[in-house]
This record gives sequence, structure tokens and C-alpha cells, in this order.
Amino acid sequence: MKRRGFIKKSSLLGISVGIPSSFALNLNESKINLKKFPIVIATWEVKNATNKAWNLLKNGSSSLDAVEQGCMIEEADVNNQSVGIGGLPDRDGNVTLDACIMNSNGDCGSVVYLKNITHAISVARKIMEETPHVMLAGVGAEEFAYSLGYKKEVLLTDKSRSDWLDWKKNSEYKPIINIENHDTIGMLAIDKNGNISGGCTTSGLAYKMSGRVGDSPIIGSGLFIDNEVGGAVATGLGEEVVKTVGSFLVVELMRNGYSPQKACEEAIKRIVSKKNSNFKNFQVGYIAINKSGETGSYSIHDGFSMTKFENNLNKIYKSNYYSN
Ligand code: SD4
Repeated sequence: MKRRGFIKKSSLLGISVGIPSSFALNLNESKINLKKFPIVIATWEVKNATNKAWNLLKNGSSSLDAVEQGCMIEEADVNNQSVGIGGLPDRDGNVTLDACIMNSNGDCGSVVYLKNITHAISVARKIMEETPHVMLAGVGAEEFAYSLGYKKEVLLTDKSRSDWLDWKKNSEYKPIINIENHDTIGMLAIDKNGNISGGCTTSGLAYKMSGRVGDSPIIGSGLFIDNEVGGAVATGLGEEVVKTVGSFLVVELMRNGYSPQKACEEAIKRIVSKKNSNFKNFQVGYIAINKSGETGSYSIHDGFSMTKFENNLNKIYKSNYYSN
């Protein structure tokens, strides 16, 4: 595929230009087959997480409970160095977590720069449900969590500490292409009633500047749900996702008739076709689901994958990608 072949100048407001009206999603006429549900998808290879979510969904839990508890599996996994406990620290050695969650009513909660608490996704949910706010940061978020009974924990494991000390020898900061099979977890689920929720949780970029916050807790960038249309979630270099409001863009493209796959592809094209984009040096990936349970995933480079649990099958799908 040639780059110039997909350079588009369309703005967010103009994205429906060129889409035949017959192709655009007619929300009233869309036929939802509830028999297809539940379904859950997640970024990267996280079968344990999708398994947890699926079991809850099968037993009639809401998509919100499913994505929260699915994300918690990865947050608690000390071997996943991109999420929760065991996450790689910033360049000063602090593990700081970002997360957000969004339900089918369009309510959302987000936590940024959270220290000392593994389950950032649950704190985000509590912010959504128990405060008048959407987002809490840093010490305020931590104090709020303690007020709910969360315990202070040490998130820097021996392994992550020694990786950080190794890194400090050269202190080279490069948001290089990401080819690990574990990463930020973004999860989207549709429950038996056809309602969509999503969650996203991360320790952010390894060795980031102190105070840096990425896309993952930013509603519309790291995650967006519109229960009439679908949901999307992002992984990779957050700065590039924020600049294109990536997840909202994917959902809005689906509203305008794109399939989840095409919507992910178009959102990646927005990043790589930006003037002076140095996309060769970083990775971004999206996954998406629409109201009928169709899914898509796409990334800039090879190495991205999606885990999907549907029809009693928990499977990893390698994503198509734009370029090597
Ligand atoms: C961030 N998007 O903080 C996250 C990191 C990530 O794959 O997803 N890495 O920018």
C-alpha cells in the first residue's frame, strides 16, 4: 500500500464526506442479534484476562464488571511490566499508573499518575461512580482510594527495579517500536443484553519523564464507548494517539458506516499521514467492536495482536499492520 494512496485531508468533522449515505450506519435499522453475545476483546495476548471477563459475562454480569475484572487480571500480574504491579517505572524510578473506564450510559472515570495502588482500573470506576468528577490525579486520587479502603502497596518489583537500573546506565529515552506480547491492556466487552463497556489500564511508557501522562486515561484518546455504535481502545505511543483523539475517531468512523476494521485502519492512517510523521520509530495499535459484535484491529507495525473470546473460544488474532 502506498502512503500517498491514503493521505486524506479530511478533518474529524469531514469524515463522512465521501461515504455513500446508504453505507452510513442507520442506527434505528441496525439489527442486533443478541444471540451473538457476550463477546470480549482485548489488546495484546491476554487470554487470562479475556477468560475472566468471559466467565463473568456468561454468567450474566454486566460488560462494566467484565472489563473491570478482566483488566484487574493483568494489573495483578507481576510479569506484565506495562500494567499495575510490576510495571516499569518512570526515569526517576516511580511506578505511576493511568487508567480509565467507560460504561454503556456514556459515564466514565479516569485516574492519572496514581502511585502505590495496583488496581488503577477499579479506582477509575470508583471515581466514575462515587464522585461528581471524571478524572482524579496523583495524590488526590491516591487519598481517595485510601478513603475507600485500598491499601498502600509497593509496585516496583525487583525485576522492574533492575531493568530500570540497567536502563539508567545509558538513560536512553526512545519510544521504540513495541513488539512485546504484553502491554497496556485495553478491553471492550458486550454483555448478554448487548450493552458495551470498555476499560484501559497502563503503567505508561517505560522510563517516561516524571509527571508524564499518556493517552490511556484520556477519554476519547485511549478509550471511547458509544453504546449506540461501538467502542475502541488504543495502545502504543500515547502522544500520537492523543494528537488524533484516536479512540473517539474510530468510534465516530463506525458511526459513519466504517466497519471496525476499516475504522482502525483509517485512524492509523491519520497518524502515519501526518506531516512530518516519524511513524517508523513508534508503534500504535487500535482494536474496535461495533454494536453487532464485529471486531477489528490494526497497527502501524508488525507485532500487535488482539485476544477475542466469543462463542466459547478464547483466541489470539495477529493484527494486520501498515508498514514494517
Ligand atoms: C501510553 N499508550 O502511556 C500507553 C502505553 C502503551 O503500549 O500502550 N504502550 O502512552
